[in-house]
Amino acid sequence: MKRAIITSALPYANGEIHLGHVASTYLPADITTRFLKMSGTEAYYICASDDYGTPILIQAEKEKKTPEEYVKVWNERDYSDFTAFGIDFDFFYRTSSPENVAFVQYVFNKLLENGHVYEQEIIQFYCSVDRKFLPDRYVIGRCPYCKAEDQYSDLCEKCGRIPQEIEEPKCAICKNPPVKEKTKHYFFKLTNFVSDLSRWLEADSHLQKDVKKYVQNWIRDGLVDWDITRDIPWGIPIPLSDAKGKVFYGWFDNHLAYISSTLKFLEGKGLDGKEFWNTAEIYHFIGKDIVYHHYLFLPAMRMGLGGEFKLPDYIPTRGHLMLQNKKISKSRNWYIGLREFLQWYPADYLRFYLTMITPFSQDDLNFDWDEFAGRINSELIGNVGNFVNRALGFTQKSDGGIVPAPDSFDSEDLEAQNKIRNLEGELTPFMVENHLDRALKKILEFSAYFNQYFQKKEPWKAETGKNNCIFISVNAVRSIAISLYPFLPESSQKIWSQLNLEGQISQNEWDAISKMAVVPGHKLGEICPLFKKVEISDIQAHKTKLGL
Ligand code: B3M
Ligand code: ZN
Repeated sequence: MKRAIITSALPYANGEIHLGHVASTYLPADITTRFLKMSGTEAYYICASDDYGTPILIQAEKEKKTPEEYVKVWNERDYSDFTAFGIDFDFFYRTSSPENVAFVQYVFNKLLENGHVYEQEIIQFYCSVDRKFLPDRYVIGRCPYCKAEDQYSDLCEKCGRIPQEIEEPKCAICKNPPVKEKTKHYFFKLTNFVSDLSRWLEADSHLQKDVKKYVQNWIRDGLVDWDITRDIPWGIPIPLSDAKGKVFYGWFDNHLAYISSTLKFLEGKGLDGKEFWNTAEIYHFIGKDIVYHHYLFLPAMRMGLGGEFKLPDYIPTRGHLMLQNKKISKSRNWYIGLREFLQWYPADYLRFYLTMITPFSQDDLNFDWDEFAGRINSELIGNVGNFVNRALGFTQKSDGGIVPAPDSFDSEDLEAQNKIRNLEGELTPFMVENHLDRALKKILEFSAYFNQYFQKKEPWKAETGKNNCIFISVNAVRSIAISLYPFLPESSQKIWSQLNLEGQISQNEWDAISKMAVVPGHKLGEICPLFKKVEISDIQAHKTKLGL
């Protein structure tokens, strides 16, 4: 049996999941995993909360919690929001797990042993009031490029650049100017991997061509070794006796939790985790802002281990979601929380809309309330919901819900039958290549075709051809239910129940899509409309809430 491990970027344990998170990463990964499972792959979807880092420490201090307490709250909250959205992780763990701590320290020691880590003294900001070294977000000041005030020392959110040295630095905690002190840090020798990384990127692979291109440009411009140390009290301790009080930078440990969480999960199932990892196809779903980390740091660190864990086969990378054409920003309150959205609309509405607008590319996407209402009402409800309800409802009314035996097919019936037989073959390449939006659009085309077929056949006139029309249409509904499952798991289960077919929708094999498996004499279940229309007055209220 084929094997696959699917991960999506680990959410920081310091804030609620919003629509921007799910569009490019969690949803495509979930759809892909469901598809792989149906296609006979032993696939597992693994994720974890990203618990370390300076912003989390600052936030915990502000809320007078220990960082452990603080991240536990977000870990649980994130998991429950994802679950409500139908994101079906096989395992959701945390970067602060004992397994990850041990694994990260093991990896560090191995890299050290293999000559990929060195020590170096550096100059760092130190706050003599708080008696702390101040990394990254602990220092705020003026951006040397665009002169924006109150920017972090490691990122100007105004112009997007990484300041070489921030102007008029201040301690983020007490606002006093810090002093410069010497400290000893550990560096990962990214420069040892220039040729291996280049070879990996050049090889024929499933990695996106456009992403590879610009990563290759970064390599051409020259890589620099990477400071993997932080002098803060929240992180994985560096396991050396002369590194007391020092921890790893979050980007050193977080992606290692892909592996450590997978091993923990598989070993819990009695499997050999490492053997599974190394014989599986590895997928890491990410957003385009973390390409550097996933196309350079991550593979280089795995290479540095000497091939103990295989490199990713797929790193599906997608663009950012905008909200009403403006960049999502939590601090400016320009976002929609996932939990809030799900109080208004079913998860499948959002899954449908986001999949439709999210191509497999790095182009940015845009959430627009009017477009959301339009697509749900006309495409999901007007097309799919309408056909399913019409075909099943009619069978209920005219034949007491019993699927009639067909007569000999005319040319339209034959064409319709061929549509069913070809559907799986048309969808599969899109699914395999991660063009999930195109696959979903194909299903809509299929459904639109059957709306027309049903209309043309006029089975209500009860002349010859009625039985064929019902028989073929009910089978088309079954094809829709199965093919929609990875995208809209709840709705497809509802269709499945109305069809009154055996088992759960999730137990179907992908190639069942193109079988005509509803037989004459089969009795349907209870029929009712699948969806409720999105009201324009509600949309107006959502827009008003955003100040539109
Ligand atoms: N926690 C979130 C981000 O930068 C970050 C991802 C880690 S993936 C190993 O999108
Ligand atoms: Zn201070």
